[in-house]
Amino acid sequence: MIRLEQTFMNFLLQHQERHNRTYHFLILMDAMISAAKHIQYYYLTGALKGNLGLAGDINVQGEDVMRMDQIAQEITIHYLKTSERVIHAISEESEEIIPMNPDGGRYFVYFDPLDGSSNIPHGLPVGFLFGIAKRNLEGPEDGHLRAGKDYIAAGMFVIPTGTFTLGLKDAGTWRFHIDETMAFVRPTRMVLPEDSKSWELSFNASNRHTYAEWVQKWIAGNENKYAFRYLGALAGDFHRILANGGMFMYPAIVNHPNPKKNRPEGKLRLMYEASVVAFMCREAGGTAVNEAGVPILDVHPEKLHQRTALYVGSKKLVEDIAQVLKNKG
Ligand code: AHM
Ligand code: MG
Repeated sequence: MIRLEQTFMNFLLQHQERHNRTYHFLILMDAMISAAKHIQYYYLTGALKGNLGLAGDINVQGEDVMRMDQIAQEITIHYLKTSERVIHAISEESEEIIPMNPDGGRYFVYFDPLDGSSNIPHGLPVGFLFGIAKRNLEGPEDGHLRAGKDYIAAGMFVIPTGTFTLGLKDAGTWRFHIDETMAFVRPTRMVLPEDSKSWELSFNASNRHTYAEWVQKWIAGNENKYAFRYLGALAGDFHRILANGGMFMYPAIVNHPNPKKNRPEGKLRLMYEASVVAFMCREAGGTAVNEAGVPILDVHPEKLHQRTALYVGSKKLVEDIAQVLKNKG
């Protein structure tokens, strides 16, 4: 017997119908899926076609742009524009807002088309992360810099692994797998496990002595309780945490021996990295905070490419470290 599965599109159509929603979100999600499939294809063949190297440019964050960053950006912009549902988008790869459809559009999209750059030359997992907020339909538009709690959905594709995880506002976080026909199938609801047996800690250990003292102390007191895993691409690391529980963290760097290398604001970007995983985590029963112990989803961005420290995962663990962060000790 062949096992045939429910597709993502079927799942979403039913979801929209059940909640009496419009078709606009379906059109937008169809565009995201098309973009992800194309990025997946270019990434899979990237080594053979010479697409896994540098592009020769520097991006808005002052970092080297990889050829794949450009390809993924071009693909995503194309599909978002042709969906005609996006007012404008904010991408890690563009310094400015990307205007799309200011009159007819309904959504703001915040995305990082290929996150986890250090994995690109090796063809190892990277992420395509996105958050979606809706235009204010009742009154005058209140701006495009939305806090994560105002997103209606947030998701990530792990590329080229072929998994897609989507958090839907008040409707859970769901995981899909790519099949032989490149369809995302088999909706599986993700709920962070209560049992700490499978929990993992995920952070860049080489930064450990640059964290605030109280964070270092917390790690020392907790590290032997959990397995340690770190891939270096947020989508992949968070993918594990969603299934196994525990915590991913990218704390502020405040004690670097070379003070120029401190990152008191953190490294990850609020709108298209931290808020995206925080949203999925909330819908899976977890939580996320910043360096002040404040919920990530409550933070209103003040600028497009704002950075933040991030602690995300199982409620008990994140709430525990949030106390330490609030009390600075
Ligand atoms: P990028 O946007 O330059 O790829 O950086 C974001 C990535 C995340 O995916 C990952 O969690 C983190 O940076 C890894 O950073 P580090 O190499 O400092 O551990
Ligand atoms: Mg990124």
